Amino acid sequence: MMSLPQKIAALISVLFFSACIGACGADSTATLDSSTFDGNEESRPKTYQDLVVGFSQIGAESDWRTGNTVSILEEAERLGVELIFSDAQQEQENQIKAIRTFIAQQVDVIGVSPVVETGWESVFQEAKDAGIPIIVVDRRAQVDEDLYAVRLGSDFVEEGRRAAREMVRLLDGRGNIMELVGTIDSAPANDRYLGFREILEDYPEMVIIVSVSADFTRAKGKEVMEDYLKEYGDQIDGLFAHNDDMAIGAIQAIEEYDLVPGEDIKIVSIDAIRDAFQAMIDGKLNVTVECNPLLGPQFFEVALKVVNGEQVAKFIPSIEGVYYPADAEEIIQTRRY
Ligand code: GYE
Repeated sequence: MMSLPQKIAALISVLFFSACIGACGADSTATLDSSTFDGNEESRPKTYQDLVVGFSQIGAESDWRTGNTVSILEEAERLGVELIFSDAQQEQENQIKAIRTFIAQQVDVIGVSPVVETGWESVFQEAKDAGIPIIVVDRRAQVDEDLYAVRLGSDFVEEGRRAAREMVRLLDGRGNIMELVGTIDSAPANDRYLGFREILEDYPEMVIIVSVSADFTRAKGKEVMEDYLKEYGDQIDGLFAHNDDMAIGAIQAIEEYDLVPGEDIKIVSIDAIRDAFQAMIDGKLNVTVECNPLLGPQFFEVALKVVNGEQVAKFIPSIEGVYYPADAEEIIQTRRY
């Protein structure tokens, strides 16, 4: 079986190949519906095969992100959309450059998952001035609503609230909590932080004793947890990690410190990746709150609508659940990321 990175590499090469076929003269009029086409090429609604889409992805920081990338690449291939995919390796600067390149290439629509919330006004305005709609996928950008067509993704504040309710239940309303925060200034880190605290306001004996970023990665989750265990080891009752990858890194550190993850330290995290289900089966993770990365189908559907001038809602929320160890064995079979 291909690993996810291998699958991504294979998909990207297929996409570049099909982009060439598209650009090298496939007959795009073959898909026209003659009953609605009035002969004027301009007024003909576009089909998926006509679409040229630029997508600026954040990077590959987590299994969530890899699942999101695969979903977008697979759907582009399935629909025959010409996709120009760019990986920013976690740098906003690279995303801005990619968007400027898409504008120069005169793509029909741009998708972007903004690594951080702020600093997008100018480049979004440039796309608007060029008449190219932007679809914000997953993470929010803090800009005027006129600067993008639609955002699709999760309600991260609600995810933070859900995680907090689970932590209250696990600790019986009282205990010391350590929080592993996602990428600083990213929408999911900001919102999960707020949503978690909103619920804890009613529980004065639930105290967050450490709140520190581990950048949404497994490696940093482990490293940061090691550091704080040295200082607070026996005092930590609960760990809230803004994503499963950081929780999984932290679990390794907790085991190496000779505490039992899931028992000595109750752990709640977000995403619901396959490895989180395995950690629940192994008794090391107590709850995972779902955040759905499989946004490819929704993204291209909305992209086509936007390009054809159809009305779409400004925010299209994902539908998500919360998962527990008791169901993990059954559900892990069905997980796609
Ligand atoms: O939770 C995390 C990823 O933006 C919702 O980014 C996404 C977050 C997700 O790195 O694992």
